[in-house]
Amino acid sequence: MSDEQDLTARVDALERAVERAGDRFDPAVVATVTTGLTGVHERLALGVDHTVVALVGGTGSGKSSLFNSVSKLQFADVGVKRPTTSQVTACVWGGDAGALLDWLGVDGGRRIERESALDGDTEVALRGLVLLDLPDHDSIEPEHRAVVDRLLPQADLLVFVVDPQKYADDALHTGYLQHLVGHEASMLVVLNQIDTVPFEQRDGLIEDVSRLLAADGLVDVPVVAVSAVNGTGITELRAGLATAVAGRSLAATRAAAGIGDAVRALDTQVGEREPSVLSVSGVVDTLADAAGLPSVAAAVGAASRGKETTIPALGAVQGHAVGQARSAWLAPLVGALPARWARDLDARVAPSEQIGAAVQEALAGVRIAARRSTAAVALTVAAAVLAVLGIMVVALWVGTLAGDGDSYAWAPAVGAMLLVGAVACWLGAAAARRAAGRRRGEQTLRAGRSAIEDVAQRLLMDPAQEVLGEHREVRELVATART
Ligand SMILES: Nc1nc2c(ncn2[C@@H]2O[C@H](COP(=O)(O)OP(=O)(O)OP(=O)(O)O)[C@@H](O)[C@H]2O)c(=O)[nH]1
Ligand SMILES: [Mg+2]
Repeated sequence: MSDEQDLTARVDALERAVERAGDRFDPAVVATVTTGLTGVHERLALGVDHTVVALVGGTGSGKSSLFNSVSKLQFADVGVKRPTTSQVTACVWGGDAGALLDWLGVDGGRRIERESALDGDTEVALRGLVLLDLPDHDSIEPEHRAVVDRLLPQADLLVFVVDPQKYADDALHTGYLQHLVGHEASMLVVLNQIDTVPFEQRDGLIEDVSRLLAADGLVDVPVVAVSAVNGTGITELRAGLATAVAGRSLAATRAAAGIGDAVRALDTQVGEREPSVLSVSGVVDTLADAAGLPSVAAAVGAASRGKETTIPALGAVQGHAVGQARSAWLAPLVGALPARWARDLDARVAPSEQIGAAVQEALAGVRIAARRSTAAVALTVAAAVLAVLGIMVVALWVGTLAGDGDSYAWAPAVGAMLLVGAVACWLGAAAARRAAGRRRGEQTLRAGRSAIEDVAQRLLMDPAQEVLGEHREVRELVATART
């Protein structure tokens, strides 16, 4: 991915985050970030994969001659009339830099392209270079200086062209060089017209230029001695330009810095991560208690056991109980989110009154009725029948005791068996009634709780999950732009 594609993707992610977050981002932060991103967008639209190099210097130092020498073209005007260059001239190595040159204010007629295809490999190292020949900075024409001042901040590399006569020129040092302390990495000084200096004086001259730069506060600025006329040092100069081309362009660095600012600003608007959502079972417990579900279930159980009892109706859920359950459930979520997200969460989760009404409506649909055990009824009937039969057999046997008695000798055993059977059935019936009571009570509790749980899920959990999902999406978009 080129720098430009990478930066564009990051800006897009931030713009989507701002759009998705809406009023959950502070409008003041959004305003600042939006302005910043618009600026980055503009830069990106111009293309950041170009390296802008400006030739700066006094009139007659040889900027236009160097422009021609480096580009191997005779495009810039070189003249005897001073100052010669009044309009910026540009040479672009490969690629379309139209938008960039428009933005830099380079006239349509003052642009030329190096067709690297025709040059084989010789121009490849300069691919992406935009070389600008500027008017003189110390001009008697005030608008020349204005052009220079406008363009200097846009250049990735400033090439200061000095000549052996005027390299100590005060306007150059106090007007420009001394203001560039700290920007040594993006500047180069070219001592042009070196062909006019005798060999033995050249090293001393270069040292003198370096000494003046150091006096300006500029250390380690490369000084290249060249001649635009005979080509001395042009290879070294082109190598210096190739190094600048290989580095990241100023526009890309600035765009990345702008994106960094936006990320830092938006980081304050999202949480580090989403809090984990608690289950709603605590809310269900509170609401069930508030509606009186446990006592209703107990009454249903008792009635199902056969106890004479009236089953109370489920009560209306008190507003404050719902309010308490709601805020207790929301508290850990609200506490873990930035204020605006927390407010949105609170607004999107149903209000207490709505939850209360929904719980009441849901509970009205729960079947609340006692049901006796049919097994218990059958066992009770069987116990009665066996008891009657047992008593009859025993009575028959007692009535015949006065006689010979022998013909009913089986009666005591059978009567006892029938009575034992009756007792067993009666005990079984009691156990069946207890089991039925327990079962019905539990069923009622379960049905009621499930009705409340549906409401809590729909009115609390679902909207909360939705807000947290949106928070995650926005947070991840901001994180995408960070890397
Ligand atoms: N001997 C010699 N003369 C040079 C060299 N470079 C430029 N000149 C001459 O210096 C004069 C000025 O050159 P330009 O290239 O027009 O200088 P410039 O810096 O563009 O000047 P402005 O456009 O007025 O700012 C011309 O006559 C060039 O031929 C060089 O390396 N050696
Ligand atoms: Mg010129």
